[in-house]
Amino acid sequence: MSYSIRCPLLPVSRTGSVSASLTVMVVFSIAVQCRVPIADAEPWPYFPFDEPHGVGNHYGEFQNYGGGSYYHDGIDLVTPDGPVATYSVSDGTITHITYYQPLYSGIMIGDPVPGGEGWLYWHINANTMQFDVGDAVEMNDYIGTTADWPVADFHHVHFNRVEGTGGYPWSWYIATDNPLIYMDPHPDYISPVFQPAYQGRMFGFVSQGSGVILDPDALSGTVDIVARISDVVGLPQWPLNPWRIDAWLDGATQSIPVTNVVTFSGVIPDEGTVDVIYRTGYPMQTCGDYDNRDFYFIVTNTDGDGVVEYSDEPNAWNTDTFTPGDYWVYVRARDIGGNVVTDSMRCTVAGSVDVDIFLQETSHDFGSLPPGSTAPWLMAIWNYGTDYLSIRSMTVDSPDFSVGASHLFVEPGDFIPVIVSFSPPDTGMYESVLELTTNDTDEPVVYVDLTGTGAYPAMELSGEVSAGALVLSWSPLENTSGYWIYGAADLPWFSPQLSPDYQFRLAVLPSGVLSWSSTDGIGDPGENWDYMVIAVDETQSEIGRSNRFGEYDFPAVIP
Ligand SMILES: [Ca+2]
Ligand SMILES: [Ca+2]
Ligand SMILES: [Ca+2]
Ligand SMILES: [Ca+2]
Repeated sequence: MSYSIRCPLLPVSRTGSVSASLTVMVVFSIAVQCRVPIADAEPWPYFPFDEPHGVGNHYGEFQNYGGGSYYHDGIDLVTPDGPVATYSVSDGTITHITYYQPLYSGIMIGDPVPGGEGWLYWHINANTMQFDVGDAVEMNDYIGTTADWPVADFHHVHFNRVEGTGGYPWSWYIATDNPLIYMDPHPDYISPVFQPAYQGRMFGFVSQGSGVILDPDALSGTVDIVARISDVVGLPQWPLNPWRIDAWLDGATQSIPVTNVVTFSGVIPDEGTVDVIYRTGYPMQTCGDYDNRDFYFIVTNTDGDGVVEYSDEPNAWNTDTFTPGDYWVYVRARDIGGNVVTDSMRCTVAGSVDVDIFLQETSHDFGSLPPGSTAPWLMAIWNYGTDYLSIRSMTVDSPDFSVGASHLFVEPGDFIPVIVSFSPPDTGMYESVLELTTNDTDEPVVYVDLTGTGAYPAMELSGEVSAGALVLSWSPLENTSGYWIYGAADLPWFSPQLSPDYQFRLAVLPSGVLSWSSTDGIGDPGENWDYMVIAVDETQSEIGRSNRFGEYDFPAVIP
């Protein structure tokens, strides 16, 4: 028998055919570090030059302060404590200066030719500028101090990677790349964040062209999918756009491969394309100003090259070419520091499906196992229908039980085994309920009762007189690294650990007093006490125990 294994969060090799009955259903969570390599490493323009500074607006970020929507074409390096001295990140020549006091003066430094490459420092207080056009500048030269920004403590340099336009001196520029990629170092300790986009569900679904909101449980026609994502770089008070977004879609028999929706690198797109990638209509309306930052990305508006173009807008998920049933949408967001986050949501293409879930057991007792250990149970989920059964969710309401998959598809007439596990933290009885939600219309929710007991296994203890002593023996347990003798008038009291053997010798002297033998460092045992042998593992945790025994259980007094 073969069946499909689907690993929901893994973007590659998601489908494989396996035949072993012990195959494990696994949910992969992505914790990947793939830091963007630093291109032509540049120091930071603030002191200290070799430490990162916070970003208040990112490259390609949606902005609208009331005069229309546009992309932010550089990075704003914000210093909330006030204006700061700014230094050149490169050797070069002053290729352009704008004087527009007090806030909008700026300096460009680069290769002094038409179309030369360089860097732009915007919002430098002109009264502090140190150079004139044509002056040579060296890396780390002080060039001026940032303007005193009157809003939101947003004192900053707007910093750009540029190509000069208009001949030389440059009269203007084009933004050629994301400057943060060049800054050395550029660590980032906070991952991008997904928020539910619409009515508590992770993504929003709208009709291509009309923008009408669609029911994700009954999709038809051409559909645009909207994800709400933000990120921060050093300054938690300023949400930004993530650097890169990818998306894909996975169904029982059809899928859309991993697609690069947008990468905010390279030449900044034409301003008119801002509402191709950012949704600007209500609801799920993007905003980006000092007071409100909320970014809704239309992840279907792409041809897969990561570059936003007007021609990307008509792209959508054409559900008319997909079989009715469940699909999972995945969206992955990255920042330049290498943090990667993926989120997902189930949706359904409208149409009737014939599925029928069958479980051989609707309750399972894991039996007895030692605290801290884990017992698996392979639960077979059958589909007696003629279409793919979708198990939309599998959850247990107790941390002592777990299920090895979050959702899956079951072929018609086939089954998939899912590992359900029990791990008692302590001795005692445990119970929980496994809840499955499905696309089986007459069994949309199925429950499986789970029970189990935490208990240490009993060891068989026997004694015989041999060579002048009582020799106690017991059955060794797997993974035992040693044994302890517990003994006290009222347990527990423990002795030092014995060697990893399963025998020890106990003499009962004619006086009636017990005496240990063949062990070191063990004190005199007490009379009329109870004793017990405890098996321990390498962490000295108990994994089994014998029945209690006392002095008067011994068959003989050794002369
Ligand atoms: Ca980040
Ligand atoms: Ca494109
Ligand atoms: Ca579209
Ligand atoms: Ca059914």
